[in-house]
Amino acid sequence: ARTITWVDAWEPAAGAERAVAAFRERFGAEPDGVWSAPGRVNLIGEHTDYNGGLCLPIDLPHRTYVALRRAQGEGSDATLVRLASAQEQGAGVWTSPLADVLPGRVQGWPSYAAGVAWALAGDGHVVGGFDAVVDSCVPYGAGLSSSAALECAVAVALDDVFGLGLAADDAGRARLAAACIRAENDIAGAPTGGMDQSSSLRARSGHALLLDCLDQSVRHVPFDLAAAGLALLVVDTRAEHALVDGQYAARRTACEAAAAQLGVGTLREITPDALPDALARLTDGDQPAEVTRRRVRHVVTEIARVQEFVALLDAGRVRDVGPLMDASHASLRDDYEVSAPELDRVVESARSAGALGARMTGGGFGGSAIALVEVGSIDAVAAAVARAFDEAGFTPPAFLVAEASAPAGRTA
Ligand code: GAF
Repeated sequence: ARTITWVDAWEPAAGAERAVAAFRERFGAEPDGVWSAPGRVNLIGEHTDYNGGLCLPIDLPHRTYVALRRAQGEGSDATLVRLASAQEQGAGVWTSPLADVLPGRVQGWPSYAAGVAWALAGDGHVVGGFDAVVDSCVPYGAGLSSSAALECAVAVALDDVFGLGLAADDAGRARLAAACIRAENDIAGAPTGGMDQSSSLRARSGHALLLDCLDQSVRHVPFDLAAAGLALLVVDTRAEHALVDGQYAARRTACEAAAAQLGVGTLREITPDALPDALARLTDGDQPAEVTRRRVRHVVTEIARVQEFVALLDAGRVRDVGPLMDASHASLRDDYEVSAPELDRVVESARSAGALGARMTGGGFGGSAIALVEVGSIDAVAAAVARAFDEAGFTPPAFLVAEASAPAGRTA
């Protein structure tokens, strides 16, 4: 039989211990504490966030851990940012004065971490230098928000050690999320929409986060799959996924251009009833703008699917959400064109093996897919997906089980 790779989440105490051990090794000292933040999977509402739409993520039990202390020393040393990753054995400590953390000046993963300090300072918070070591069990580049997990873990750490007090309530967490989004957009250079950071900071264990990206308001919707005898299987296709390449930005630009042509602030303003008329008005010279029409149709129908999904959850009908997941995937594949052969393969094989519904999750172009399955058939569905990948000659996928877990906070 084929071996199935499961990516287990670390127990928080174990994650904290790893981060502390790595901190001692790199800095020869004790950190002030350990903070952590989760990756996420989005249940539905994809590529809606930057359109002022709705999305519905849950936090994963998989987290990024940051052991951190305020910079020691005086004068210019007090403003030094020093970063290391436990995953880069033998690599040096990345070091920069905080004042040099600026758009276009930081490359690679340190941009996500240092960028948060830059964004908080830009908000007028007094943030100084710091030493930090990160370690993570969130699969990297898998569309599960490893970058948001890193930003949000650093955000709650800085909030704590510099006494900002923002993590104490949801309004403050929304401001931390906004800082993390600016770090990602302006320092890391990924033009993402904000769902991931909001989820990592503002979701709740046992709940899905209904996020309204028009005004950043949230509702915590009870989400207890186990009580319904169900589970959420996450499949990391290990197909390449990068948000800093041009495809994600191109989708966002197309939506913004369509909104401008339709004379609305965001596509959120186009209701499903008004969709046929709006589509008819999207033209390219005297030709119908076919591609743009499909992009807009995805966004408008996807926002409506989030509302239907939440209505089913509110009515205690989680078993009935499968067709909405399937329709979301079809729309992302055919209208928005952000799926990938590996994602389509997960969705088809999981459904054939009895999943109630399945769809890609996150930005797409690779990354991960989710399948809603009976608890008793997790292994059988995973085996069927692994077999389908093998038959297609794809790299073997990795599997996770998602339970709606806790947001960012102090761990030790
Ligand atoms: C990525 C982005 F980071 C999010 O902002 C969101 O747009 C998502 O893709 C698609 O729904 O995760």
